Amino acid sequence: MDNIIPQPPTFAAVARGRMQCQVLRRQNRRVKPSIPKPMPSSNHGRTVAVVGATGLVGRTMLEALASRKFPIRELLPVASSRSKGSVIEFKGEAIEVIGVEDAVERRPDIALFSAGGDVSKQWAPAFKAVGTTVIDNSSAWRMDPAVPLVVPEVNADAIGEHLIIANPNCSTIQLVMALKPLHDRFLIRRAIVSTYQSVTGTGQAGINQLEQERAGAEATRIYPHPIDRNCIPHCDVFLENDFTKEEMKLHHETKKILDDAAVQVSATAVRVPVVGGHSESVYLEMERAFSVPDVKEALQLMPGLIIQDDPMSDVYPMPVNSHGKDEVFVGRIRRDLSEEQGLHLWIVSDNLRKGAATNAIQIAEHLQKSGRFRR
Ligand code: 2RA
Repeated sequence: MDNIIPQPPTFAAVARGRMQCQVLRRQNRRVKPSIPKPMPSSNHGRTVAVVGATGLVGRTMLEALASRKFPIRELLPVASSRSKGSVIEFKGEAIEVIGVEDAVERRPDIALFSAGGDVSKQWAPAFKAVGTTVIDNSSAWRMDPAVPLVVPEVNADAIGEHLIIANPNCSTIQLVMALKPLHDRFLIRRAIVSTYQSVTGTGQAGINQLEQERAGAEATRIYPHPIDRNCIPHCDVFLENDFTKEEMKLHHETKKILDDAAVQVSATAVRVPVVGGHSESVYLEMERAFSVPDVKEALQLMPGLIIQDDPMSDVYPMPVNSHGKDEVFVGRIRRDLSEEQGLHLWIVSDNLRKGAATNAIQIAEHLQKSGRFRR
């Protein structure tokens, strides 16, 4: 069990360290581009487009493609016209960023999207039309009944022959990773979730606001209030039912993935001054009787889930320990004091890795293993 208490990294170190695949802007080029340079070839390698390659999630996708050794024959980094022509570094190669029309013409095997819902709505069908499998990290397709919403450890079977596959929201992915084995064994009837969401969930602009406030500089605000030394119970916009869009994503997506009829989900989503790693306090009520050791056994058997639960030794999941990791961490596992069927959990994961990039690449890995590209 991990009992090391690491020193929290500085904001700048986290932002720097996260990005091995740096974007080297045209005006500050340090690597000579070779346009577009084929990656070292592999017989089974795929042509992979990353749409939104210069954003925080896009850069993490490049990092995860490299660290997970996804077999790539050719990488096509794609970005808006503002970033077109800039250069990214991937596995030591300099590759020029291209526009989305050019990427469609290249008919890649896979297009990983993280460029916002509007771009996904407009361009995913164009890739689909040329036979590309789209794995979309935006919310554009998630609740479309014709599009599978996939966490591979939970519901890889839903992928089938679909050419557009949706990646769930970051806070949903880590939640369903812990809920799935418990639902299978004890039937969850109700989940009440409180999130503690990192500023990286709102991209580089969120990191910038926190860094500027902490440095005492005038901050460019993307949140309606200061985020440093604060918690803001407001992620994304408020809806007519007084929940936020982020809270309703947790509600709808969890039900779609796990069990629409049986599982009820309510959430409060809170932005906290943490750089990297979302945390969730989760209260569950189950239909079937359970013991805490049985719960731990079910969680232990779930691939990609790691139990860190030795509170007497100060061991529990924390966002500082989740940076750059592909797993979901769960701890503080205990029965409720007032409800025999009630259980509490604390769930943490790197929202840019398993919460976005890693999950998308695991879907690509599943496609690769299932032989889709040999057909
Ligand atoms: C957030 N859910 O953390 C977003 C990121 N997908 O705000």
